[in-house]
Amino acid sequence: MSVLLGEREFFPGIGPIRYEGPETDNPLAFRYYDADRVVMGKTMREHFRFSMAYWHTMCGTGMDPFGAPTKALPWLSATDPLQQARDKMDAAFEFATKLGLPFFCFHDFDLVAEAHTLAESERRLLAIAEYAKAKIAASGVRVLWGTANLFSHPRYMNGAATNPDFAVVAHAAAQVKIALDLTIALGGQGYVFWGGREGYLSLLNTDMKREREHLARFLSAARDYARKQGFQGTLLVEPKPMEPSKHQYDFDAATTLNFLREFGLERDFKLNIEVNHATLALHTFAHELQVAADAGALGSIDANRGDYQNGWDTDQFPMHVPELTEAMLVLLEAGGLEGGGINFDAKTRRNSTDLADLFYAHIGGMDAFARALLAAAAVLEKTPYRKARCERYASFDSGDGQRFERGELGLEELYQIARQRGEPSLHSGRQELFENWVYRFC
Ligand code: XLS
Ligand code: NI
Ligand code: NI
Repeated sequence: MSVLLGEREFFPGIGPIRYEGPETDNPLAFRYYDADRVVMGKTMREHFRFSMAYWHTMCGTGMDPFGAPTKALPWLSATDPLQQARDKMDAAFEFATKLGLPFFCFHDFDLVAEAHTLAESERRLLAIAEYAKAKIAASGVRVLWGTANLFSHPRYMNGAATNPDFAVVAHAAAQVKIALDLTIALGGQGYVFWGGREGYLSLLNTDMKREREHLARFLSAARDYARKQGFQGTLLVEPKPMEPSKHQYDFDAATTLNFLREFGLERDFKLNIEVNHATLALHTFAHELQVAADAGALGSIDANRGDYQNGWDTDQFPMHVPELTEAMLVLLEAGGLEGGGINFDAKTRRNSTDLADLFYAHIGGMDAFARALLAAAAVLEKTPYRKARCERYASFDSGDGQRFERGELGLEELYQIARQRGEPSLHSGRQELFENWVYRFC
């Protein structure tokens, strides 16, 4: 392990986190996540491809709109930006290695602070990329996806790709080019577009049609550039309905798929589905996964949870096993994620100020997913869940129902059939029975 650590150890007293089983009382051990355990033909490691979110875990100081930072993160203490970036990266790799996280995700300026000019920012990013390459090679911890932060800087207050000012659109494009170069250089498996400010605060001052067209142009240009550089990874759009915009154009999975199809982008872009974004859009996490899976666009997952008593993006760690079990059912039936993984886009609470809290949070999240996987596998292997759902549609498997599915029946034929058959009988949906099949394992 020592080669993986920088000169300083940032989490002293915490060693590699190991699987100890459900009965352990050790708060720094896994109870359910057993990386090498095979479930339905794949190891847990392969099912999940867990990832750390650099922005929350390495950069989250606990600052919120009402108060100052609460967390003294020792890797942020250097004033020189490159020294700070190297310390932060040492801490990130120490953390991921100790937890056994195979991946991390980042925004460009999570890695190193943005400078006053684009050229100087790029120079900083190139410098930290060299440092990252060595860390990746030494540890085996890899990049799940990279992205560009197109929402924090004041220049993006009216949007990035959808900004009414071309100068800002071009600046955002330059940032994406550099972030794509960086992601490719670090061997990233994917690249994410989350358009937090691609939307509007007021429709009164907004030409929505033009802004959506600009977004499509922007994504096409990014796609063309990435492919020209030989990037074979997945390009992903991450839907979210609002916050920080009042209305975000990538509202939910269905809206985003419609957008991608409208502009001919559906072959290159898949979706990165986030739990708390689904619930903000008044959907369940499982619903969004199902919409994406049915479109062949289930790329990756940002794992977290909302607070269901209030309605904003609280990004808490995922701990609700029933919610995750419903998600894992969708995932298992879809055959898994297409190229992505499960990225903990989640933050410890503002008053969780111990460094160990970062470990507890990730351990809890990984264990919750592992329990959910085991539960979902049990539902599929031990209950009539899947068969019973198929049976609800049995009337379409033969005869007139089958002819309808094949498009062989028009409205007149359907009219005749209904007249002959008379009033349909009632068939129970048996929702409670389905719930019992699923929840008996969670
Ligand atoms: C914010 C988003 C963001 C993306 C990456 O709500 O989840 O963190 O995942 O830009
Ligand atoms: Ni989010
Ligand atoms: Ni996210």
